[in-house]
Amino acid sequence: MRTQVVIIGGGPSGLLLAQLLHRQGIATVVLERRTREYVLGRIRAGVLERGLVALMEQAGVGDRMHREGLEHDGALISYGDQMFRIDLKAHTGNGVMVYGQTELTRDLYEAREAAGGEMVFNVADVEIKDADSDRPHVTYRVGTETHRLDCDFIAGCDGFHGVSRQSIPPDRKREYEKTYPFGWLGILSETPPVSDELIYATSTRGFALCSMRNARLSRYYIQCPDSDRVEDWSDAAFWEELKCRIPPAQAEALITGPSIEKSIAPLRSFVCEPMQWGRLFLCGDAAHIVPPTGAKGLNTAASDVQYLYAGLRAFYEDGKMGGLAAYSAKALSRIWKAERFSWWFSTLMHRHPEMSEFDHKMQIADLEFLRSNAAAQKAMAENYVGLPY
Ligand code: FAS
Ligand code: PHB
Repeated sequence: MRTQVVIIGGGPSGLLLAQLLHRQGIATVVLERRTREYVLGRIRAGVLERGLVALMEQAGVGDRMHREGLEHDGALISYGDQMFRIDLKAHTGNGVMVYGQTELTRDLYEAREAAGGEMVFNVADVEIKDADSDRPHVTYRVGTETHRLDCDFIAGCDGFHGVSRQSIPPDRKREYEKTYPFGWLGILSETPPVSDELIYATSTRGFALCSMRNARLSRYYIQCPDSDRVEDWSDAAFWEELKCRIPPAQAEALITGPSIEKSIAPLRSFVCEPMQWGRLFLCGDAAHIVPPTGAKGLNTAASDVQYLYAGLRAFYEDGKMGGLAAYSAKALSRIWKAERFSWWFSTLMHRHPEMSEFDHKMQIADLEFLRSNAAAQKAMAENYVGLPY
């Protein structure tokens, strides 16, 4: 069987790329290791930059996002009993859209199905062959049957644990990594959010985040040791710890309830360079990971998709490889800025045992400076709403 672009991975990166290419008449096949239900069961990102909102509109799947998403013009930062607001709109002219990755992925699945786009679920043993030639192909197994897909290009959208990055020879890539000695324990609860805007909180007990999905669905996180397991945390223990980390007024107002999802996400910074090998292009978590503090994971996947889509479209329109040749450098330039912002915001807001008293003093001084300085707040706001593509 042959197609123009094989997309490995049916998460947001793969689905958004497939949808954009489809609207240009470019044929794709999406290969997904799991089931549709499993992919939609993962609770992940919650904040969309303006660039991703525009891409969803361009892909023709922005209607429900605009109906059900929440436009936020600011975000709150608290430390101890202090809390201040970053006025994103005043500083940048833009806000962010609060709309869960789960819903965004659902919208993309529904568009793919409506378009009759080819998606193969439960694939196994995906192998990338001859990526460094002009006749690449992919083999994969479904059940007991092995299939071959010949193509022009391969988009590796298969996340951090996928096969694509591993298919680049070790001597053709360089990987950069920083791990953090803590994770995020997250809860989804059918309770009204404690605040109209997100609260990024830090205290001597560690980081917490008060987020949401809509007026009836809240998403909360607390920093936890990287050795913790989700079964170590009862709902009651989670709520009590969260209350200790947010300002008293919000702790008092917090409406708790049973968790409908509870999970721990590890924190890591990671980048693979380059993001291309021959006709294989890495996109999203397959190429880079950020700690979720700055809400950049899904949003850097989106800018990768935009750059790769533009390069592929130029190739199929006029046969030029220039856009594809420039893809990796262009994507990495924006990714490293997002890595820096995510590392900076994570270092500012998390506490851990290896930190010295001096480190804590630096955190407080940084927070005081951010609270009191318009230029510092503008810099934060520019990064948070999303740097230009
Ligand atoms: P994804 O990992 O979402 O999708 C990759 C897909 O490829 C998966 O469906 C997988 O099943 C499939 N796949 C893997 N190997 C394959 C193979 N060999 N063959 C076929 N298919 C294969 N970002 C934020 O901004 N905020 C957050 O709060 C946040 N929380 C997160 C929590 C967790 C636990 C994780 C892992 C990530 C979180 N992220 C968050 C980042 C997340 O949102 C990613 O940036 C986003 O999912 C990236 O999308 P994709 O690149 O499509 O990768
Ligand atoms: C979320 O709502 O899941 C969320 C929001 C902002 C972040 C991280 C996660 O920075």
